[in-house]
Amino acid sequence: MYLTDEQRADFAETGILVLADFYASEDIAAIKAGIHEVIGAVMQRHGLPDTRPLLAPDRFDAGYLDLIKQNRGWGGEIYDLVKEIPAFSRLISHPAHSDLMRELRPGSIPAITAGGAGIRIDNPGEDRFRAMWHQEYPAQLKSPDGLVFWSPLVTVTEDLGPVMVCPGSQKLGPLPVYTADPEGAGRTGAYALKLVNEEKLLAGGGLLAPLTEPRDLVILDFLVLHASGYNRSARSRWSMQFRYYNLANAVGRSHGWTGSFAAGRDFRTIHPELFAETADG
Ligand SMILES: O=C(O)CCC(=O)C(=O)O
Ligand SMILES: [Fe+2]
Repeated sequence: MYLTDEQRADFAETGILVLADFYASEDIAAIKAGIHEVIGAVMQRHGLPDTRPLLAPDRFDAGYLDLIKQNRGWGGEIYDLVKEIPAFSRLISHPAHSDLMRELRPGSIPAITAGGAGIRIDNPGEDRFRAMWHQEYPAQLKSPDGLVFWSPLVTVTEDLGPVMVCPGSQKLGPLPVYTADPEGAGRTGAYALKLVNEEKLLAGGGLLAPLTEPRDLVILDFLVLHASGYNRSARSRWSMQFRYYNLANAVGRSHGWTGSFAAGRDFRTIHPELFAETADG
């Protein structure tokens, strides 16, 4: 068992659980080494001289900010490639995640959401790539009782913009969304879904924004409301996220555990009742 009764009760109440120092240092170090290699490979592809310092835990991403200053598109190449780091796949499928899911969701049959894993790189001031307030379910589908596993690769301080969570909001069940692009940044797919009556939903609830360290694990309920923070620091906020869903869930079974945008499917075809035309439903 990984969790105490108190932790399980706390998760049921709030929809979020923070496990400090959960992962082994070498598992996280291997992912950082992979990122360092990806950045080097992209530099080489674009003919940039590699003058980076030797790999160290707090400077695994050296060169990255200079690279995106030259060409923001090269940052997109890195974003796509870091998902494919073998050490990241090993972490995603570590048996601990199935065990945690069985403890938090007794009777569940854990499965991994294909296309639901990635490493976010939230750059200073780049608000248009922030995740707006959302529940994971419409963005992923599969089953409504899934879990997001989130873990930072850098120390998340206040100015780095910790993920914000509205504790207890998972009890509201799946909530309707509409499409919005507040920054005019060309948001599409899951990135363009905004909650109907967002302000009302968030009013009154004390928000949580846990400050975390590499090796810490944050678990989020697929239905708890959460959003990206605002990175006002001078460095990129690197964080890993992947999702598990439950093959034993009746709603998932009813739609064949269909995936959402990552599976090329618009969630509205499965849950038309969760889509509204306007901000106030
Ligand atoms: O890291 C973030 O800013 C957002 C994370 C998120 O929405 C998720 O992991 O599901
Ligand atoms: Fe999310």
